[in-house]
Amino acid sequence: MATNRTFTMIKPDAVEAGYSGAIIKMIEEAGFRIVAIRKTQLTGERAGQFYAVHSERPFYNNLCTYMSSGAIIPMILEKENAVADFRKLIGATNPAQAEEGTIRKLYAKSIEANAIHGSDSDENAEIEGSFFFAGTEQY
Ligand code: YYY
Ligand code: MG
Repeated sequence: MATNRTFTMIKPDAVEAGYSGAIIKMIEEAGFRIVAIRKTQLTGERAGQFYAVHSERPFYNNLCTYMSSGAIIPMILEKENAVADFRKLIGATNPAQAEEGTIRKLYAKSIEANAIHGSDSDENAEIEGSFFFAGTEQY
């Protein structure tokens, strides 16, 4: 399988709690290379654009408020089979259902404040990475 890319962001709950370093360490130790990284904060409107696919879901407004409530750390990552392997590393959306040893099991507070995002397809990884980073920021 060719090396490919995924997109992630450490969410406000985990940045605020001081877990960023531990999470990045887990990511690198799992064999992912950081291609691009930044610390930033979303406006409610930008959070709404990022999660537009969920705009009809009952949790959408709370999610946008939460995702714009504090700093986030978006990253583009590279590894063989990046999208699927990264989803495995972060664990289930609801941390109560996440496997032992996953990032969400270790660091997430709740289904909404669940510590970290991971793209669900190669196509979305490309779209989501471009949402935060220009090609000139990717090394
Ligand atoms: O891809 P993933 O983040 O694991 O879950 P999604 O189903 O794409 O939902 C995106 C995001 O929405 C999730 O990380 C938390 C939030 N959310 C929620 O607050 N309540 C739900 N019942 C489902 C998702
Ligand atoms: Mg998703």
